[in-house]
Amino acid sequence: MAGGKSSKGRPDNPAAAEAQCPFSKKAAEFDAFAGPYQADPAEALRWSREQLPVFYSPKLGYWVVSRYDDIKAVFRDNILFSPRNALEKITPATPEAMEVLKGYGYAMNRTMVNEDEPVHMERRRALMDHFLPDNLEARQEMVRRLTREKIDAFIDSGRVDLVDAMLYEVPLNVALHFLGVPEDDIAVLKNFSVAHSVNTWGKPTDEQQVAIAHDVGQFWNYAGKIIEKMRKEPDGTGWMHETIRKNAEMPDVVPDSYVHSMMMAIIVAAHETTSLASAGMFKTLLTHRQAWQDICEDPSLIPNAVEECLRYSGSIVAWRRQATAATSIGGVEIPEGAKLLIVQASGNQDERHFEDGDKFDIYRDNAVDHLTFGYGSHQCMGKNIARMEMRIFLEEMTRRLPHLQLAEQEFTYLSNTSFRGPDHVWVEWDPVKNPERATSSIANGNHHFPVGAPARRDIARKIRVKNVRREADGILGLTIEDAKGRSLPGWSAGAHIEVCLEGFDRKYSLCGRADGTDYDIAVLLEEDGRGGSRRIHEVAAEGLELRLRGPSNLFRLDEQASSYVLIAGGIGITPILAMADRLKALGRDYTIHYCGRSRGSMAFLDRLQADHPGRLAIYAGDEGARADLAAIVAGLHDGGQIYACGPQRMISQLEDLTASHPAGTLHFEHFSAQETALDPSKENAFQVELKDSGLTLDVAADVTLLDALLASGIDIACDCREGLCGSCEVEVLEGEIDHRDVVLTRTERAENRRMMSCCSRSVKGGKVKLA
Ligand code: FMN
Repeated sequence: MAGGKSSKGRPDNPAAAEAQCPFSKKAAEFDAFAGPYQADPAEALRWSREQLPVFYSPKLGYWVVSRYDDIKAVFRDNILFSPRNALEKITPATPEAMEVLKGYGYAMNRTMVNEDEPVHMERRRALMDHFLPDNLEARQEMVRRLTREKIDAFIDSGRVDLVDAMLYEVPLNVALHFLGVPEDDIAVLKNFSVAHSVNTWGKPTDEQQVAIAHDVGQFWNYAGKIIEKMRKEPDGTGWMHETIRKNAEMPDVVPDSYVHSMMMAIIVAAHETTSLASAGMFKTLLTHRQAWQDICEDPSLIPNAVEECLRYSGSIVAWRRQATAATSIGGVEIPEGAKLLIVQASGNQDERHFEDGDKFDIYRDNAVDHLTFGYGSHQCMGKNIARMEMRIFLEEMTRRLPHLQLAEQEFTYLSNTSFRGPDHVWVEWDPVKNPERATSSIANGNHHFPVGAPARRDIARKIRVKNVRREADGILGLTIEDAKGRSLPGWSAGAHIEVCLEGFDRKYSLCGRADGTDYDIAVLLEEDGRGGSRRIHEVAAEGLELRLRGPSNLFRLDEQASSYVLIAGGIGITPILAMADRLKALGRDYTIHYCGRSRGSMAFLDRLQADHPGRLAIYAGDEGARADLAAIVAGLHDGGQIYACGPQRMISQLEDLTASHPAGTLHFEHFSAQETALDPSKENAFQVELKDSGLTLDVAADVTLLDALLASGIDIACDCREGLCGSCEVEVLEGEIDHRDVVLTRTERAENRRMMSCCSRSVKGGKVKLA
């Protein structure tokens, strides 16, 4: 991220030596089946995210991973971190329970989620077609019909448990239909599903183990019978029919054991996860009433609201992996064979990735980065079905019952490590106020959302300019407030927002006080720019309504360094000012070096002088003052860090000067990219081999690597698309790279292990191998 070689991986609090030990007291106390983790897994692991991102839980016998980047890295590397234990019984069966299971011939084996490579990808590819967006699109109608039938049945009642009345059965029916499984035994499936969940991810007592083993055994036999039935319908259209056909065509890739195990696992996976996520979604939205009201007023907010619910209260809170070799995660050594509990619910609220991560915010522009569907080659295949159902539930309910309230109730959850969602969600409303009683057409309204993740460009909150002032020659200061007068989300020093005005989307660093409810930005008029800053200068006035995305932070301050040197050139002062304020509040040792053409062109001089006396050096060019960067770098204390924002030349010089310093000494942010537009007449086409998926792609001369990856169905985050933000980074295994971004440091370029897929390419069309 934007040169942000932060403290990733190192405990944030070196003083807390005890807490840093992977076997600390807090680690010893961690209980995955009770107490704080069951009440709120993200909150229960806050200490871990802050102090010790990976620890050993003796009670569980697993290494717990709590930070976003670490979880993603574990998901990404499915060779080093095998999925083989994903469906293992987390609480080993008692001998009695084993006997019971044996009696049923229970032989749960590899499915898709717990299969290693290369078999996994081969199998996934063979069975992927049904999940492609075009094939899912046709299912929207059925989901809507089933949802409407359920709502019709309770809309006049005034009180209902949404889970029992809709959120359990609709996903189950949709799943069974998708799989092609006969819908005769819906009632028994609920017991089976709960038994399978507790058996795999729960901590049953010894007596419960036996009862559950009976349910699981029966479920196993039931799955076997369904397969037999389905084998007799060779032309069946469901996904399990397809699986059975592939079993006949390519038994090596889709063996018998897979078909039976998958049948059992998929019945749970395909609906339980959606039911739980939907229940969590209604609870969350009705608790955050403003968000509910916003959706009622503007249904186009629904797709991102669903993603934010999946981030904030998703149904898969933790998953498992096993290290196939000794390694380290987050700076903690992990032995070969270590079992990992990677807690997505915790990663989903990690402040390092999600600004103000604790806050539920349906306008969050990176909500879709949540890890609830997993990540990488094992990412949930049914994610777009879940999204589709959750959107339709929300669209139908907000339209037909906008006055819905959560009833007084105690929420209960099934105790287990991984699946989460309230057992019941009781809601109430006054049927007399149902809008369709006055306007019957409301019952049939219909908002169509295309299958797939929401596009970032569609997500923006409405804001209003509260105040405009001149900060310096050519620089306007703007205070921005929420258009409905609510507080805007919190942010951290170094963060920026994206202002959307008349087709110009431009990023501006936040430079006000981080504890305020409004935002302050400062916009320099770029005379020879692309027109965005000019337009802001032309129209900025009190009361102007705009949209904004963010905040996001690609220039994060490592708050644990021993001392700081902050260097700003020109308008680069904006994030530096926020950092200086933060370091002052923390009582840290810091100095600010601020360079500009003339004092008249330098924003915030008065404020800096008043707030940071004795720490500020000003270099105004027209006074003949120049910052001696070499002397500044030479004066850096051991463990000190430099944060710089300014012209390319200044940052290059700092890179030279810090080349022999420890990694992570220099952090920088660029405000503009190099020219990244592709000129096909000067570019080479090249080939990319993807190690994990075994795919080889052709990247044509007029196509970016990012677009080639996206077109082949590889999920990859991206934001700026011009080599500025670092979100589309991919791991390079082989091949020489022509780096065109402004994110990587020189050392990182020379290492040739990462590249920004939006702009960088192979050298002279040579083949590139990516992880
Ligand atoms: N430009 C500013 O004038 N002030 C800022 O605080 C500021 N912060 C930025 C933060 C980031 C992360 C990035 C990538 C750019 C930032 N910029 C800032 C540059 C603007 O986004 C934009 O490029 C500039 O206003 C020129 O736009 P124009 O060429 O359309 O006129």
